[in-house]
Amino acid sequence: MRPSIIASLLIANLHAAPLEIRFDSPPQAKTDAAGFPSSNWESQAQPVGNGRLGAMIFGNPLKERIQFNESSLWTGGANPSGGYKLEEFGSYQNFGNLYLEMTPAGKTGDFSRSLDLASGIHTTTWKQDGTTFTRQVFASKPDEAIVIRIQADPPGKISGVVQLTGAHQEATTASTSELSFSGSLANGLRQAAKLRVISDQVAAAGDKLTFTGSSATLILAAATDYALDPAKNFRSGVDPVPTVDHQIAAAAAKSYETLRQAHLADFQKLMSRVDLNLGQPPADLTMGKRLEAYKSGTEDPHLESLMFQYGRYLLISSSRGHLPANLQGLWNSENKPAWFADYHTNINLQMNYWLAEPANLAECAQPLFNWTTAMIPGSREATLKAFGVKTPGWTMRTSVNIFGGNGWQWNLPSSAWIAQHFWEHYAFTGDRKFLAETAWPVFSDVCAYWLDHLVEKNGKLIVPNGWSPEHGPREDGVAHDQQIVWDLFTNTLDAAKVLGKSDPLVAKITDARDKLLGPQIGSWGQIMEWTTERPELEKSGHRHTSHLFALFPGRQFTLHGTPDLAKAAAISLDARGTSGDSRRSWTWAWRTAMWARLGNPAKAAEMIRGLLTHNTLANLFTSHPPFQIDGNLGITAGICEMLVQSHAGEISILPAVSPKWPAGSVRGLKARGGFEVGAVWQQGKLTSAEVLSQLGTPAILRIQGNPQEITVTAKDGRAAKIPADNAGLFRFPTTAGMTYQIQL
Ligand code: FUC
Repeated sequence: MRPSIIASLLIANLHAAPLEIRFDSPPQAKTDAAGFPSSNWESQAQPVGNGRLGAMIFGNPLKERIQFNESSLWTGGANPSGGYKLEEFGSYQNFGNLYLEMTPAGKTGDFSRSLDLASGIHTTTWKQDGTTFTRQVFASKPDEAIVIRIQADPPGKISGVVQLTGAHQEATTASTSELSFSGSLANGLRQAAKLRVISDQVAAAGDKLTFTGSSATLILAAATDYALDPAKNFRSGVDPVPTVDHQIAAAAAKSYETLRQAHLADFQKLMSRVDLNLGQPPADLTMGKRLEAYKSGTEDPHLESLMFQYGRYLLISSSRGHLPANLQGLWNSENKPAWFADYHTNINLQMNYWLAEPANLAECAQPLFNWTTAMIPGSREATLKAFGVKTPGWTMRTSVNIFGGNGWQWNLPSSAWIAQHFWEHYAFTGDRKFLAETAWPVFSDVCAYWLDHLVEKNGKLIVPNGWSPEHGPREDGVAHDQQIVWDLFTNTLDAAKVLGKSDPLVAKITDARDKLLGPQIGSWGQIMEWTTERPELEKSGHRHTSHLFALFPGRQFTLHGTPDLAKAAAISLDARGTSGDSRRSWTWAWRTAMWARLGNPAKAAEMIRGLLTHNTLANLFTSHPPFQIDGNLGITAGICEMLVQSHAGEISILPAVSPKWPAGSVRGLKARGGFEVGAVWQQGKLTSAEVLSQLGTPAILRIQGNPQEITVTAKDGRAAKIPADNAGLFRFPTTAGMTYQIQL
């Protein structure tokens, strides 16, 4: 059988594997006095989101609670004095809750609650008195609303009572078919929410609504008057009350089916771009039992593919066109969440966006670029205050809010690290306009900061008084800082080449990069984290692996280009271990990507298992503790690195496929240079691959197993046998828009 036929068979066979997170019992949660779920929000409820509005659905049949958020509901402000004072730095807020009581009460059975990642729809079903009830919830971007639909089979009477409560003591008012509240926070930010209930009969009862009908549709809108614009002082000037009025009126004028179809078309356009098929799920799909079995050692490759797609699902749901994903994406049930649910610049924010480009969600990175650009004036002010009024450029502290406010602890290389994402966006998409207009101003400003800030010591340029994040002392020449500055300079020089820039800045950066103190290998073969060896810290199991930035997400260390540094990086990574502080939401994800870059699939697989075993909650949210979304978003990026890499000037296909995934296929992953890559493997060995060239860039491929020769067949039928070059790479020209089949 020809490999291309195997590919289509495998894909057809595995494509149907459901992407559901399903439970067959109601949420395991305490209840409040009225009987609604009041605990275990982070592990029992399931998320939907449209990138701005989010909801957590408990899936309790008769007494349902749907907690909701809007990503700009923040206290605090510009925080000119820095630091973490709640009143000044502020915190991301809960918006409110929707309580839905189905009447009459009675005995229920045949229960299921399930989040379908393919459609972005949460479904709760149960049986009561011979009738099957179905309640579906989704967050619509086209209609800017959370939509809830209740139906019965056989069709019959549905009735219930609905309550809407704000999280800031707002008074809820009821009209004939609507509940609404509005208010403002101490910083002047205004918020409003409105719910419309559509059923045969709807009536107000105090501050609640009752409804009865053959079906019911509930539409919820929420907004603030925030604007991601420092020139407007971060306020839109638009009252959110008419905003939600308008959103509700517009959505309510459409049929439920129209709303659902619009949601599906919008959501699936992004979600369906990538398939990862690792086999069928076990017969019993129920997540509780699956996760338990997995944690006790059972292999479940489909669960790992579900985790991969969950990261894509969560980024689509929390990062579209508004603010970027914060520490919890946009889902938060508290007004004093852990770490203020802010933007942490020493790993967490960046990790949230590692998947965006390779997992084919480039547009979901736009909020990160918008936020960064809008945070510059506030961050520049903080930079001048800390480093002197003559300081060029800007950087950030470790924690940043949505008003340009910088909070806890200076993190000198933060802006250079974020600048990497601007480069990567270009590297994957080839968007020159973005590179010239959006990325270059960031590169030149941040480079200006570093050219001014670096100091010369023994003929080398070093970062003074830096930090290996949250580990060891502050001192000169810390590996993490040196590597990030190298990355910034390298990306900027590459960008200058693309844009044909020859300004004096380019010459200065070229000289400075040559003089930067480079990576040092220490006495036990490790990458030195500081210029002084501190084995007790380097081997302490600390969660951060900051000294290996150059391996991932950087590209200073590569397996084939700098084998000695790669070997030392493996020694350092191994020395961190996998216990104690190394067990955090995000640690496993980072290490998955690093082991993949080191070409060690067994270790990468061990990291995925570690995350699902030690830091994953029942609903598959990753936990630091508490719930922190970086692990969810990061593991998707880590799995991308196991399947396709493109950081070293070549596209490496299946560089570290997990030994736990004997057969599988992947479609739609992106590679730098504007490629979409697919691959099929059996018994762990690549059987065929497919490369779509979007930009017509020449292809340079490294193929798993290092074959001597491959056959490349273009979609137009032209075929060529291509031998490996001396470095084991396959090179061929491509035409934009053409797909190439690779046969071994
Ligand atoms: C960084 C990490 C912590 C945590 C926090 C939100 O400071 O060191 O582990 O993830 O961010």
